[in-house]
Amino acid sequence: MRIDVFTLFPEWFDWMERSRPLRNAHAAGSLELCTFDYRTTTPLRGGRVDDTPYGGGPGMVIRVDVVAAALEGAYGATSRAPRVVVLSPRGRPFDDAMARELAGEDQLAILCGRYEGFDERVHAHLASDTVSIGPYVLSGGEIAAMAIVDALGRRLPGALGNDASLEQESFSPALGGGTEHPHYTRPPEFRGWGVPEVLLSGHHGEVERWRRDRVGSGPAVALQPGREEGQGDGDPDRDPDRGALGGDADRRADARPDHDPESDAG
Ligand code: 6GU
Repeated sequence: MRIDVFTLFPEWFDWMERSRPLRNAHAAGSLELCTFDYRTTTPLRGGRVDDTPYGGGPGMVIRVDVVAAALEGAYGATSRAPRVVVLSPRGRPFDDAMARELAGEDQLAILCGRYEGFDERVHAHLASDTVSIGPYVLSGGEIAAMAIVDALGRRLPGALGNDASLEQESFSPALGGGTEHPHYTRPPEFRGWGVPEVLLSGHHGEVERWRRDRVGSGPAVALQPGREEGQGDGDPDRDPDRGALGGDADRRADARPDHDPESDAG
């Protein structure tokens, strides 16, 4: 697929083309990432792209004529533009189902805004979708666009070393939309932190059952210490919900000089 990103900061996307899954997808011919700078096609003098909001108020608004000129520059005045996703915290929440849907498009335009965002007529008349990556405000759409390009690009043929990685990963239909089981690798013991015996047993059936039992419905553990569960004694088999986040949370807790690891053991 081809993804066209419209932005005031095209060079920010250079590193994405060097990131492994996207480079693989590009090498396999399944991804082409292009950037377009609103300033190149703006009809306004001095490379201007924004204006003050009608009715007053803080901040600047990206003009609808600037966005229309950018789309025309890329796709021509008459030819049909591809699906146009505009990024905004007001948009539909981006999730794995949307990633799968958008990754099925041949071509996609992603519009990044800055300042207070776009003139509403961009959403109403130039966009097919308005998308948000979560309930918080970013300074602009570029980081959101990078998250979306990554989530789409890694789904394209050739992006991952092993396409099976996609089938069983978190949020996939194969896991009923749940999160994947925890992973372990060598060493079998580190600082007294062990690995569930069953994973070392070589018993594939038992391993499968252990993994199935640990498909989760959300993050592995709460991020804050002092939670009810997942604060055990470091034996992961007695603490089935511990995952990578559990390790981090515990490391932070243990690093606190006043922390008594016994006091909040679940
Ligand atoms: Cl898509 N844009 C901005 N500016 N902030 C956001 C966002 C998008 N998604 C969440 N916050």
